[in-house]
Amino acid sequence: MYFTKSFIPILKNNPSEAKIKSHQLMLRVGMIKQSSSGIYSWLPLGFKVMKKIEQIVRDEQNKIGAQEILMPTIQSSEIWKESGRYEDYGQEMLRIKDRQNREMLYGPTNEELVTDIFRASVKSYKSLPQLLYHIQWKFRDEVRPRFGIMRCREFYMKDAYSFDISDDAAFFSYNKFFLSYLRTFKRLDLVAIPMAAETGPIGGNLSHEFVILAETGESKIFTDKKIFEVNSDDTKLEKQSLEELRKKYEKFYAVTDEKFNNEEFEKKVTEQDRLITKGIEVGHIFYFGDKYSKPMGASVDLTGGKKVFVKMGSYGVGVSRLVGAIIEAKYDDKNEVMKWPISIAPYDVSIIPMINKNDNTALEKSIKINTEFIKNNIEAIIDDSDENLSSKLKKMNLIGSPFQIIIGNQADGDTLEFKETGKKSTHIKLDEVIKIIKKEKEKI
Ligand code: 5CA
Repeated sequence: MYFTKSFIPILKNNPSEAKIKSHQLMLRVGMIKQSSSGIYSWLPLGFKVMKKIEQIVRDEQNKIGAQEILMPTIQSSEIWKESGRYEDYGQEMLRIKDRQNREMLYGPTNEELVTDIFRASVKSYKSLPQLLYHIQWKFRDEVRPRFGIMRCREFYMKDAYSFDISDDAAFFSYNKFFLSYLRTFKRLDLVAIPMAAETGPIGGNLSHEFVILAETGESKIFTDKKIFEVNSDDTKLEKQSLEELRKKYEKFYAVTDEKFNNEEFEKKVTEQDRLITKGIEVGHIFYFGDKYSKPMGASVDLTGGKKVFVKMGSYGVGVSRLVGAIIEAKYDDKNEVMKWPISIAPYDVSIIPMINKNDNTALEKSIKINTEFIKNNIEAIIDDSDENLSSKLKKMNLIGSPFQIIIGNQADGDTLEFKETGKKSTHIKLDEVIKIIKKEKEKI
């Protein structure tokens, strides 16, 4: 991609309305544009990152055997009246009337709709478990939308739902999602801690929030630092191994302020291991048994003719919020340097030629390098603008490709000035550059 042909509307300075660094960078570098309060358009750079995050989330859902569906954004109020949540949900729900004066709504979440889909087709215990998910826009009319896409009204969420025959079987499903979340956030190069959480309007009595540490986070968290040492790498996708993994985490005190109890904290955590900080909730999982299946009549037949209401859980990941959360974790706002994890970077590498009037040598060399990159599945952005080197570097530091190549106008030698974004340059040959980038990409 040539910078001059791209749609990356970069601002010279930080926009004054943005209070946290992810919102600043996203507006600054033209990843999003607000269309009305808490509602955003996603421009190419932001959309590219979000789609890559979505793909990792999807891949990890598929790996635990969840099946993807797509439910609509607009739902009928009928099913919400059946579950009893139509009134309870209050003003956060955007209610709409169609031309027949039917009450509709823009889905804030999908427990009812997925239960309706399930009950229409699944009749026997033999079809269980079922794990279904979709990735779709949601709308919640938040009282105070803020921090850009971190707490907005329209947001992109992966929500999954599990259907099982018993509590025991349902905990197995719950634990599969628990593991898939740890794997997902790891692939995004984030350290996410699972924390016991309140269930709020979703309901139920077992719930974990997945929180990443960030000074600007909205949730206050209290945790034992030893939780960071838990390793999930050899966890197998079987009942016992998953149970053990969850226990390993639950051994350590880790809660948000809703569940915080100082006496318990001081009793369970030694003074040097106590960490009180802030975090961003990037995922939330719930187990709520028959809270929806009972009022909505979602049951399966057992042998002998008995019926049982299915036991359900739901599992959310804030796909659009993750874009902001990753910036909060990775952006050095003092030096204005962003370095995206390569798994989701909009471009793998920025090629920065110094272009003088009447001399196209550096640009031509950039194009040749890019041809080699394309052959090797490496995606580059070439800054073909006629700005000076320092403003090009500033701009590319904000765009955040994990690697940069700088090409001077005496660009005739066979080594290149190559750097990891934010670090010092080295001079190496193109095939070595390709090797380094490919190796980094293989780690994904
Ligand atoms: N039905 C359940 C699980 S599928 C559910 O809706 N859970 S939730 O309310 O916790 O939302 C799931 C995730 O969506 C949250 O962890 C958060 O990352 C994201 N999210 C929730 N509200 C917003 C919002 N207003 N703006 C951006 N992301 C949000």
